[in-house]
Amino acid sequence: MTSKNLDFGTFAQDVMIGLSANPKTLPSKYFYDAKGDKLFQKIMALPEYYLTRKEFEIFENQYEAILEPILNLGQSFNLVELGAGDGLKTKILLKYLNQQDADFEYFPVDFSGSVLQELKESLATGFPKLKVTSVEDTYRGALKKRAWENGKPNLILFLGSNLGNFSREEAYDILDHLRIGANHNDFVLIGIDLKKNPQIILDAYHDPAGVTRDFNLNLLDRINRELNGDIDLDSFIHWPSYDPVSGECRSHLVSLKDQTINLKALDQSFYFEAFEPIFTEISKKYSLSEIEIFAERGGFVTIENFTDSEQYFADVLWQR
Ligand code: AVI
Repeated sequence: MTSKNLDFGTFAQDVMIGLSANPKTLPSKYFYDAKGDKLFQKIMALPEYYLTRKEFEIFENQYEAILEPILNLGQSFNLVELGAGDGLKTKILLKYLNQQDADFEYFPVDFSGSVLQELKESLATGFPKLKVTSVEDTYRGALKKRAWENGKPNLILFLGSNLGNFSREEAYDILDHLRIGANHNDFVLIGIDLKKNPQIILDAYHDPAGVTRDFNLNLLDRINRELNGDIDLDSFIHWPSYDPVSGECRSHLVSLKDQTINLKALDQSFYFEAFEPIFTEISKKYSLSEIEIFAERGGFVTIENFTDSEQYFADVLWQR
């Protein structure tokens, strides 16, 4: 079986399971095909989507302090990045590490092969001497296999509020994988979106330009393209909501009418009642005190919490 067939199998299987469930659901990791990657790039540039800008601000202003603990070890190390994306923020760190003549290897991990390919190409231009080994895998898969294991200390980056795309229980599971995947004394830097005025959060997932709507609807478009579906995208509406108690921003696609969709590649049909939702994504926000509990339960010691000037976002540096 080729890897393409394998991917097809996984996507098809997850769509089958998700659309057969009650309530219906589709995993958010499938947002990120070539079209979804481009839409996410557009989201990151939206005025309402403050997350990327705020984390960028933290990196631009505090890169020396962020890297001080790993550089103080005075030895060769691995820089591992879970969910590397376009690596824009990481390039700030890479630039400083180069200036410091640091001896390290960069291991970007991403579920999207196309994203890794683009990142590798841009690094070859901007950082021609950098040792890069890309890892195409899920976070948990990569943390289990540890392609970077070479006896050197690790600084593991998990930026961009990617942890927020998991429920609290799943996040604990990822942290367990992180603890097991990290060696004693390794560092972990996690980017987390903080609880704040609920309107600011909701606006970030409901932009008037409709880019986030298109990003969400791309799940259905992808089903049409890859599973030969006949879904009318105009018959679904993008519906995000934010609960300030749980800190969960949840995105749904709501069917605007009674309808049956057919997925020819699976030889399956799925019925939707009018206004029946498909749950597509969780983007969870935390307070700094909740993050501290996370660190303790996860078996990490907090070295420092780096935040932006408005305390919208935090990059927390932990040590195992
Ligand atoms: C990748 N992830 C952290 C983004 C988020 O904010 O949850 C994905 C996203 N979904 C809608 N807008 C952005």
